[in-house]
Amino acid sequence: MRNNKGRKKIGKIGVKCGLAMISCLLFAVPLFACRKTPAEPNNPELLLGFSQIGSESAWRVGNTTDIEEKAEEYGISLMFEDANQKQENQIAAIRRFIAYKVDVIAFSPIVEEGWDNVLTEAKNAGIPVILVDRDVNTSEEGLTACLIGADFYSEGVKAGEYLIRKADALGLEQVNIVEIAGTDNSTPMRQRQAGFKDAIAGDERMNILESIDGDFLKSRGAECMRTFLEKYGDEIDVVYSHNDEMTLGALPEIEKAGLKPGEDIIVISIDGGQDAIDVLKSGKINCVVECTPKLGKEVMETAIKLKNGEEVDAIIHPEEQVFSDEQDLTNLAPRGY
Ligand code: GYE
Repeated sequence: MRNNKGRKKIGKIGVKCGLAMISCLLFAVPLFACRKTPAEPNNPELLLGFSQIGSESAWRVGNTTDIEEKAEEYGISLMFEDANQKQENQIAAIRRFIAYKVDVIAFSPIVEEGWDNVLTEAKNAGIPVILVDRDVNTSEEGLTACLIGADFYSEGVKAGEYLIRKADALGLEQVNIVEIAGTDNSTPMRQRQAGFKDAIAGDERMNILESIDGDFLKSRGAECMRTFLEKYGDEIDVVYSHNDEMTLGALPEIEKAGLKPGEDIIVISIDGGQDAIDVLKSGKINCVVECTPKLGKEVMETAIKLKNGEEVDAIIHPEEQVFSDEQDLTNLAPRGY
């Protein structure tokens, strides 16, 4: 009985609200029709929830800008959430996307592990998930539709191959390397490390002294470099850093120790943002392996296909190059990130 009464009441309130809303709408629509509220989806056709890692690097900021611009270009409504470098924030964001019933979810997983539950929830809700930039390691197959991101292993190989060429050119007999690694357990960290190691494995001159987690941050890059310099001093021949931010943090530390980056120590970086390219041109960085943050176009096109129930490629890697002191870079176009 109580339930029935309750329901009736709600019913009445519902009707009243309905009438009030209709009259409100009649007057309000002409006023609001031409305004866009940023939090509201602007295209009912496709709503994309995107969870970004944070803003730890120029790469990440460039990636966010590109995703936002391309969503606008393709007329896709974007629900954007910044996780501030925390996995739990990404999980909460994905749950909000599910509750909001977005059409497609895209996200850049900060680390590879720990996604089973939330991805199963997305699958059960029938919402396809695009991995952007980084990969996940799940116990079950098929929780995500595809991965759009760089081939980090091949970036590591390119860095190693450059080093071999450089060591040949300088006639080095022993090459002591320190590695400033990206966020522990993240895909770029794992694969940039593996690709580099494999590329130099057959060369007996190469010796990795130590690798430290620099979390892709400039401040951590500086800290790692200080630690390396205190421990190994001028034994260090090479710094291999997994991103530009950490490299830019490490350079002043090398100089403070009275050494010349680019001459006394070979510096190899990854990403290829404008700041690092400018430093490469000045001679303090020797090589920058490109990793493009411009993944927005592929993300939007894939989201549209998924919404329409079409097949998508399981992996999409962008094309990437290497910039180094072996080339004339004077006419290199602005990088845009
Ligand atoms: O290299 C780094 C960023 O996942 C490829 O994350 C990305 C990396 C990029 O913060 O700068």
